[in-house]
Amino acid sequence: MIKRLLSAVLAVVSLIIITGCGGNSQETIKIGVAGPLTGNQSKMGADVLNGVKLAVDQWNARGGVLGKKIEIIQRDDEAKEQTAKTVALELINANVVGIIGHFNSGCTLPASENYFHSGIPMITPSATNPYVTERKDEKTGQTYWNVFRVCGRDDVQGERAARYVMEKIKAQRIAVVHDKTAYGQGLADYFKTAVEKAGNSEHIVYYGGFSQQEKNFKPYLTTIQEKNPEVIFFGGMYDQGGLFAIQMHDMGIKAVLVSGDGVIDPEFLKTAGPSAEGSILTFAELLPFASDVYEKFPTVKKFNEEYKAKYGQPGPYSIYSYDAANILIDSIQKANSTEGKKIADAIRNNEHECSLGKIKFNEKGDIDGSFYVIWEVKNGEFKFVEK
Ligand code: ABU
Repeated sequence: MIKRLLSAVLAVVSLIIITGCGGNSQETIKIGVAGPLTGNQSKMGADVLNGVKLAVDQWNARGGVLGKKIEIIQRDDEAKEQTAKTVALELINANVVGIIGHFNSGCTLPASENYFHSGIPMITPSATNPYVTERKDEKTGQTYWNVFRVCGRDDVQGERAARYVMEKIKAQRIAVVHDKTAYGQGLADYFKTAVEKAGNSEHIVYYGGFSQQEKNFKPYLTTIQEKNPEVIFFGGMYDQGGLFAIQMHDMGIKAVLVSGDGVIDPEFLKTAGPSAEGSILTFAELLPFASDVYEKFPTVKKFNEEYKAKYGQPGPYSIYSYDAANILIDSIQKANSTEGKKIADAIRNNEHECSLGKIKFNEKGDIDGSFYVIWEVKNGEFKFVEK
């Protein structure tokens, strides 16, 4: 009888250990990372994943968090909205306690709904479309308390680019193109609205979009060329931006190419070569691979050295995903819990010491003090122009 009782107790104890019933059940603390790990934007997807890996390795070397090792569950959303919804469900089923991602605004917007309904906090390093943090849940009318971003917003970014184009380039004839995505079209529209507000709508001589798969821009550029613009604003990503710059150059179009954070990547320079010269781009002041900038900021320099030793040259958003991962893990520690609401409260209610400086979130989940500066491609490098 005693033997049977002992066996039963042992079986229950084993079950508790295996299934993890009774409190914080997982053997590791899992965090999800989602972005474009394959396809045309896989370089930026890898930048983000590597930033998270660096942060997690450092935490694990110090013993992990809440006495457990941290495990990364990575998923490829292929920069596609529908795949993003699918991988969001996979990450939720994998019991992640927080998400770093998604990379693209067009993926972050739909996936964040799934994370919201599952009570999982997410910090995107890079999704700049304003609606990521502005909208309310359609079913419940609640704000998305679980959504944060460490990057800026395209309403601010588009306005900054427009101000430079109007005040410094003093352009009277402006073409606006975009890739029809939440990011590309969103940014192009904010730029266009700011131009129209500052001057008048006659400045915009062309407005149009193409698919994210498009590689031949010459039909669009032929129409644009007839309008003789001084500036072409490109709302899209570095892969298409590089091809666009080459084809502008090939057709003898002298307009200044102006774009945003999706294009400011060494891959754009590599693809476009000399055709990139003179391009104007918006990004934060801390562009981690611009040596004249990061040398001035010891925490960025330290990040660069640690990242380079493992993964080579950081991309524009590597440091943002590194900081996002550190904020998430530190907030798990501060909350002393893996419960989503408690982690989100710790993210929102603390000021975070990061490589990019101090980060504090507002009620919406945006960083305080989002701003953009002007960069220019000079002699094959991104050079700071003005705040
Ligand atoms: N912010 C540029 C790339 C990511 C996105 O917002 O779609």
